[in-house]
This record gives sequence, C-alpha cells and structure tokens, in this order.
Amino acid sequence: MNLRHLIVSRIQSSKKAVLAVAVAEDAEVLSAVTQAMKLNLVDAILVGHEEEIRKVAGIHGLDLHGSTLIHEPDPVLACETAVKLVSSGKADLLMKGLVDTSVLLKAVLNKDWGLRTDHLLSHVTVFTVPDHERLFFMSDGAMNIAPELMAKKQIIENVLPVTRALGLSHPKVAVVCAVEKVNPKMQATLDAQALSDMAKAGEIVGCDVDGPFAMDNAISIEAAHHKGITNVNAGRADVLLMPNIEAGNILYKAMTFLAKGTVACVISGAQAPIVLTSRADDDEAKLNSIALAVLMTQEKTHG
Ligand code: COD
Repeated sequence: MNLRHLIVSRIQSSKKAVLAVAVAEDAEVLSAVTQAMKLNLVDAILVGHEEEIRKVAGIHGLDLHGSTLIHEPDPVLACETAVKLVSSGKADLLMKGLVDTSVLLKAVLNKDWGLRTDHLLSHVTVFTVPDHERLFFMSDGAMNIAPELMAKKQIIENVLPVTRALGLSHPKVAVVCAVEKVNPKMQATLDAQALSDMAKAGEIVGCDVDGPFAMDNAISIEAAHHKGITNVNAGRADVLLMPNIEAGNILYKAMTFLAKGTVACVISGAQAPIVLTSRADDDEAKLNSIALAVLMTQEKTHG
C-alpha cells in the first residue's frame, strides 16, 4: 500500500494550503516542503535563519521558488513567528523544522497567541508496514508524556478525524498494555477497562474501544485465538492507544527503523493541523505528513 498516494488521492480541494515552517534550515524538511510545493499541495512560508535556509537548499539542489522567507535566527522566536502566522490566519498549517519538539509545542500551547482549543492536543501517527495491507493508527508517541484516563479518552477522540479523513468512519481502538487481563498493579490495564466501559456507555462515540490487549492480540487474530481471547475485535485493531510516550515512541521508531514501515504524523486537537515528525525521519515521512495535514484541513475540526 502506498501511503502517500492514498492520502493525496483523498485530498479534494484544489486550493493550496499555506504551510508555516518553524526553523526551516534543515535538508529533509526543505526537501519535503519543496516536493509538497511541486505537488501543488502547499505554498510555504519558511521561518528561520534565511542565509542558512538558502545555503541548505543550495547544497541539496532544492528550488525554493514560490516560497516566502522570514528571517528569524532565534529558534524560540522562529517558533513564535510560525505559530502566530497560523493563529492569525495567514497560514493554514504549521510544521516543525530543526528545533526541539518541546520548544515548538510550548509555542503551540501559548495561552495568548498559540493554537490551543478547549480539547487536549495529541500526536497521531498513521503507518503501513510491508506485508500488511492495512493502515494502523497510533497515539500518542510524541506529545502527551504520561496521560491519565481522561486524557486517554481525548487522545482517542483526536485520532478519529484522522481515521475518518482516511476513510475509516468507525475504527476499532485497542488499548495496548503489557497484558490482556486487568491487573490492578498495572494502571494501563485499569485505564483500558475504564475506556472500554466508557465506549460501551456511549461516553466515547464514533469507534469501538476494547482492552486491555497486549500488542500481539491487538493486531493478530491468530495470536488472539491462540490465547483464547473471545472479544470480537481482538486482533483487528485499527487504532493502537499506547499507555505512554515511551511505548508510543518506541513503537514508532521500531516500525520505521526495523519494520521499514511508512509513516505520516500530525498533531490533532489544535486550531490547525501541525506537522510534527521526528528529526531522524526522512523526507518521505515529512512529505507524507504534510499531505496528511493538508487532508486534515478538509475535516471540519482538527480534533
Ligand atoms: N494539550 C492541551 N494543553 C496542554 C497539553 C496538551 N497535550 N499539554 C499541556 N497543556 C497545557 C496545560 O494544561 C497547561 O495549561 C500548559 O499547557 C502547560 O502545561 P505543562 O506545564 O504540563 O506543560 P509544558 O509546557 O511543560 O510541556 C508541554 C509539552 C507538550 C512541551 C510536554 O508535555 C512535552 O515536552 N512533551 C513531550 C515532547 C517531546 O519531547 N517529544 C519527543 C518525541 S518526538
């Protein structure tokens, strides 16, 4: 399955989105942004050290034609400028460049000029892996460090606009733990039971929520049968809700670096979609993520 083709094929609007890039002086970021411009997905506003941006583009033969450059050499101020471009309506999307995730997210969460809403913000990853003809969604591997029960509920809710945008209107969410049975000593399993109960009581809508599941019986029907798990959704998860940022981030890196998976990521729940990939991700992951964020602008809400 070609993730980029799938995402791009679902973009209906022919109007380009305006993408504000915070600290744009990075080869992979500029490569992804210039490719997105060539695909007519975006017009870019590149905020950062102008001379460095031009130098990096020159070294890698990247054509910045059509982009606007704003010189702001200080990374914290570059994040502020890029966030304000979005919150003021001058740009539709935000993208992280060569800057620590937490620096950009602190700007995003600024109470006066950030991109907060009355909902939690969280990071959603879509990935495909060779030999599996299906999409997997995973959250949260990059923003919420140790979410408590009600934060996990909102993390699930933030995944739903992303699954909908990719054609899954009622996904199956697996609350992933270390084991598939509730163990009072493992908070994640108690949360899983509570989230599953909330969904059954209609407090989480638009998806099935089941758990606790271990990773194997969340995604493999055979593993679920082998363990005698009778839940009809066992082994069929579309969405993997991870217990904390470590588990989510490790799964993300394992899928990309070990399983040769393809990913696209977005922060959901903010006033606008935010492209936030790991600095180690290649330009393909970054381009896929820009395309996903453009697709998300078609959704009425971003979370
Ligand atoms: N959604 C909405 N509001 C939030 C969120 C959220 N996910 N997180 C915090 N807030 C609000 C709080 O309610 C509060 O009003 C304010 O923001 C500050 O909250 P703190 O003090 O808990 O948060 P910060 O500013 O110290 O940190 C927020 C970060 C998102 C920066 C922090 O959680 C973080 O560093 N996350 C991990 C980022 C990271 O390193 N990822 C690496 C993998 S790529």
